[in-house]
Amino acid sequence: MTDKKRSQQTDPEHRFSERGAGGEYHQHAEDGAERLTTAQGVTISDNQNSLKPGASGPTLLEDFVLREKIFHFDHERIPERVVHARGFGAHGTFECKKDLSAITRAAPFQKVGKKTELFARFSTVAGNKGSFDIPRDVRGFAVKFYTDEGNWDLVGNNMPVFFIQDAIKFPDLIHAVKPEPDTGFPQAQSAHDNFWDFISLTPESMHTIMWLMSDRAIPRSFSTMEGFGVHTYRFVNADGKSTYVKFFWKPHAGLQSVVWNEAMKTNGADPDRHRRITWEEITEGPQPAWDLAVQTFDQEFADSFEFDVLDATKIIPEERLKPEIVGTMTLDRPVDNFFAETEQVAFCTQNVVPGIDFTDDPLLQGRNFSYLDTQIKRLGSPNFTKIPVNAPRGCPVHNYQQDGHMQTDQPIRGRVNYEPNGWGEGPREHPLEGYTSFRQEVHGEKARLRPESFNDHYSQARLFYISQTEVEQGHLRDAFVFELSKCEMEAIRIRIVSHLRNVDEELAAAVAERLGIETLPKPAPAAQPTRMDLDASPALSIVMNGPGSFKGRTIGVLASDGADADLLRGLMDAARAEGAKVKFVAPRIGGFTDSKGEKHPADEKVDGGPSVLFDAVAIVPGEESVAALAAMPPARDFLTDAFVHAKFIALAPAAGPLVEATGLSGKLDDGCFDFAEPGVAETFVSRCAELRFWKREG
Ligand code: HDD
Repeated sequence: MTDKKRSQQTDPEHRFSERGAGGEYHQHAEDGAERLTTAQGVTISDNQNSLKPGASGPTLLEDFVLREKIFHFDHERIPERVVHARGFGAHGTFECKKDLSAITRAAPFQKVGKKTELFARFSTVAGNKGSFDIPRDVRGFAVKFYTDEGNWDLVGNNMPVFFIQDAIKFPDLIHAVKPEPDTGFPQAQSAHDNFWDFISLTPESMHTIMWLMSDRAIPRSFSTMEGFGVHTYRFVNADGKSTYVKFFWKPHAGLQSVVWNEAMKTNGADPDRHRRITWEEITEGPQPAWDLAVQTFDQEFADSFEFDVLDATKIIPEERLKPEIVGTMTLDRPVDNFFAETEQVAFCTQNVVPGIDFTDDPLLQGRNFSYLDTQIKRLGSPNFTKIPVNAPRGCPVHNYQQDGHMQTDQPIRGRVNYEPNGWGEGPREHPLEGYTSFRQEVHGEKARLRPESFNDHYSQARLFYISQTEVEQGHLRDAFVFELSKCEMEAIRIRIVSHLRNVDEELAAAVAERLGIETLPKPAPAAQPTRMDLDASPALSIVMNGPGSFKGRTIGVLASDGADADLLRGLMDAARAEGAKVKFVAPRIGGFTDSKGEKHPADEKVDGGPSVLFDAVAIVPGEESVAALAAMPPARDFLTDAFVHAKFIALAPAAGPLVEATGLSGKLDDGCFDFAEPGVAETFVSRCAELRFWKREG
C-alpha cells in the first residue's frame, strides 16, 4: 500500500483571517510554518488584499505581488492533447517473471525478479480534458518504462486493433469523431453523423468498430480492462536476431465492463469514476495490477498466418498463439501533482531501447513522427525530456543537445559542445552497447500503395462478433442502434447496415429492424469478396474472462435509521472475507443509527450515491424509516437501476415497502437475495463473484 496521505481533517474552529488595527486582514503564520513567498523568494505579508491608496482606492500598478500572482495564473494552461486529452496517470513497478535474454536485449527482461520503475497513463480518446470518464470510446493504455538503458514507451490501447491501416488517415479519423467543427458538439461521443459517415466509407475500420460497439468501450475501471500494444514489434537479441512480438496487459482483477445505461448515468453521477476508482485502489488496495504477456513468432509463422501481421486492424487470436506471461505491472503510487506528472508526461512510440525495434507497419511508422512532434507543441520546448516524469531514471543522459526554451540544467560545462572533438572530453557513441536498428533489406518502387494482404476487412470483424456471449452480442447490437439513431442522415445508417451484412446477417437484420430500415441494403462491396469463417476466440469475450471473485469490488448498502445491526455486521464480515468493500448510502450524510444504537456515517447521501457507483447492492432500511425512504425518488432509482443493470441485490425483510414502491414486487429473480439472516450475506457475496446476473437481461 502506498504511504500517500491527503489532508483528511480540518480544524472546525479555524479562523481564516483577522482584522488588524489598520483595517487590513491577516492570516498569522504560526512559528515554524512555511512562509508564503513570491517566485523571487520574497516573503508575502498579505495574500488577501491588493495594494491600494486607502481602503477603497484603486489598486496600484506597483503591486508586484498581485501582478506576479495573476500573471502566473493567466499562464497556467497548456494545450491539451489533440487526442487522449482526458487521462489519469500513476507510478508503478514492473517485475520480470521470465528471462527473455535469448530473444531480446531489452533491459526489463534480462533477469527474473528484475524491477523496472514505470509511469502509466490511461485515457479516453475523443473527449476533451474536462469530459467524463465513461463515454463509449477506446481507452489509451500507455506505459513508460524507466529502464536501465533508457526510456521505453509502450503506447497502446484497451483494444488490440485500430480503425485505420495507414497513419495518413489519422487526422481524418480524429476530425470525424471529435465535435463537429461548426456546432462544436457533441462532446466525447462517437454517436454523430460525421463519425459514422467516415466509418461507413472506411471498410478497414469494421473490426475495430465491433470492439467499439462492444462493452470493451465502457470498462468498469482501468483495473478491469486489458491493454494491447496493437502493432507487431520486434524483439532483437544480442546477436541481432529478430523475433516478432505483440504485447498484452492482462488485468489481475479480471475483465469487467458496465452496461450502457449505467455508463450514461455514471457520467452524470461521477464524471471522474475511473480516476476515483484508480486513486482508491492505489491508496487503499487491492492495487491495480496486470501481467504483461507476449505473443512471439518468427517470419515463418508470419508468412503462414492468414492475415498480415503488419496490419494493425488484425489480431493473432490467442487460441492460435498463446500469449506467455513475462512480467507484472503494479501501480503503487499516485502522482504528487496531476499537472506535473499526468499532464506533462510525454509518451512517444519512438522511445525504444536496445532489444526492441519497429516493424514496417505503416500506422506505427507514422506514429513515430506524430508523438515527438505533438509533445513540442504541447510542452513548448524540446527540453520536455528534462521534466522529471519524462527524464530517464535508470541510466545517465549525456549528449550535446543544448539551450532551447526552458532549459533547466547546464548539461554542457566548459568549451566542448560537439563531437568528435580533439579535447579528449565529452561523451562518445558506443557501437556495441548502443542502439542498433534491426538490419533489414528494403527495396521496392516508390509509390503510394497498400499491400493486397491488408484487404480483408470483414473476417476478423465477424470473428470478434461470434466470439461474444449472447448477452454481449445483444449489447453490441444495441450499441449500433443507439449510435446510428443519433445520426440524422439515413444514408449513413444504411451504409453501415450494408457493412454489417458482410459481418453477420442476423446482426445486420436486427440493427436494421431496430432502426426502422424496411428494406435491407445490399452488402457493401468488399475489397476481398471472400470472407473467412474463423473459429470463435473465447479470449475476446469479457463475460467469459471475469475474475471469478468479488475481490476489490464494492457493495453499496442503502440503509436508514433502525437498520438491522446483525444483517449489517454479517454483510461487512462477508465482504471483508472476500476482499470486497461496503459503502453506506443513507438519507443524510451524517449517517444512520442501526437497531443496536450504533451510528454509521454515510459514504454518500442517497441522491449523490446512486447504485451505478456500486458493483452490487443491499437494501437494509429500518422498519420505522423505510416508508420515508420509499418516498424518495433517488432511493427508488437506487433499487430500480441496480435491477435493470443486472446487479446482484440483497433485500432485508424491512425493504418490502421500497420494493413495492419501485413496482418490482413479483419480478424479483434469482439474482435478488432474501437477506433475512446474517448468514445469507456469505452466499450473496460469493454469488456476486459472477459480477452480474445476466439472465435478467433475458
Ligand atoms: Fe496515438 C496519443 C495510442 C494511433 C497520434 N495515442 C495517444 C495516447 C495513446 C495512444 C494511449 C495517449 C498517450 C498519453 O497518455 O499521453 N494511438 C494509440 C494507439 C494507436 C494510435 C494504440 C494505434 C495503434 N496516434 C495514432 C496515430 C497517430 C497518433 C496513427 C498519428 C499519426 N496519439 C497521437 C498523438 C498523441 C497520441 C497526436 C496525442 C497526444 C500525444 O500523442 O501525446 O501524437
